[in-house]
Amino acid sequence: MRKSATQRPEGRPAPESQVWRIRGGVLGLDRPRIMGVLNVTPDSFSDGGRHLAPEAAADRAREMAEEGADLVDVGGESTRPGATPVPVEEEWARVGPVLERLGDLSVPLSVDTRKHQVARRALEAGASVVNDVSGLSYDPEVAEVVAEYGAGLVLMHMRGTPETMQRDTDYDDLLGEVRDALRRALDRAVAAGVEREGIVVDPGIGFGKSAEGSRALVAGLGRLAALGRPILVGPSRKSFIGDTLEVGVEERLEGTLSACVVAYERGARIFRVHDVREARRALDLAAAVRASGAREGVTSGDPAANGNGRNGDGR
Ligand code: HH2
Repeated sequence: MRKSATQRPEGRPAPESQVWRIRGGVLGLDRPRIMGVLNVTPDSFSDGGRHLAPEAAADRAREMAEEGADLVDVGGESTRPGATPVPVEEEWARVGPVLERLGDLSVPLSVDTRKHQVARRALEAGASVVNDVSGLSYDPEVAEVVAEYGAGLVLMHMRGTPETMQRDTDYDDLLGEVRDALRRALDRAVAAGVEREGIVVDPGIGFGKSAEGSRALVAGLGRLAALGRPILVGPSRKSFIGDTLEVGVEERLEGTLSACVVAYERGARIFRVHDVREARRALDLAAAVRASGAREGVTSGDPAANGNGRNGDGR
């Protein structure tokens, strides 16, 4: 019997029906969700030093909420290639004063940290999500802290550490390795008591990947659907865009939006970006096109993905 275009293999929810349960609420993923980036660091690769003063950072968070962010991700440690770890006290001295000022923010806050001590203090200060770019490999205790507070958790794939990750970017099977590592992290988080519905997975664009690898990750996102959790991507202003289009970090907006839309079509539902207003528009348009397609019984522009029993997300 021919499957309908929206029918999924058993047990795997369509991205539209997925939810992300975070502390204090649920984000429905029937539309693309935007995580605005707020780096309170002197050295982040694209916005380092821009929001160092806590008041300026808090203003930018409010501005992103107005521009359409669904949550704001505050980070006090750059994880750009070659970056060395920041001590806990220093990281908290950057992040704490910003969170303190955002108790009344209209959208939930996420903290971008690999350290359980920073995660705990941020949750204590009201954050709803912990975004761990090491996928629990830097400090496994992050999982216990997330479980204790009933917070949401982003598990990102990174091979090695920011210091070492670009030394070897060859993989035998990039998507397979990323998927298997994320599955192990997911299992570890659930074993520590984190609710499965509170976890989203992220392939880690640019983290231990070449430009070719980062493009392949976006193209192959459908293979992560097997994990059964929503997919978050962070292509914003990254070097694979610079490599592809031969543009500097200040000129990567179009590439970022293009990567977001392609990732959306391939199953991603949460997008970590610096340029919130622009991403909101690009993704709202993509979602409207998708909805019109669904009303017409079409889920993908790829003719091979329609009418022959295959799903439209690349598997
Ligand atoms: N990328 C960066 C930081 N955190 N978190 C997730 N979940 N996914 C990502 O792709 C991701 C992330 C790196 O970008 P940025 O924060 O702009 O730079 P830096 O690490 O230099 O602060």
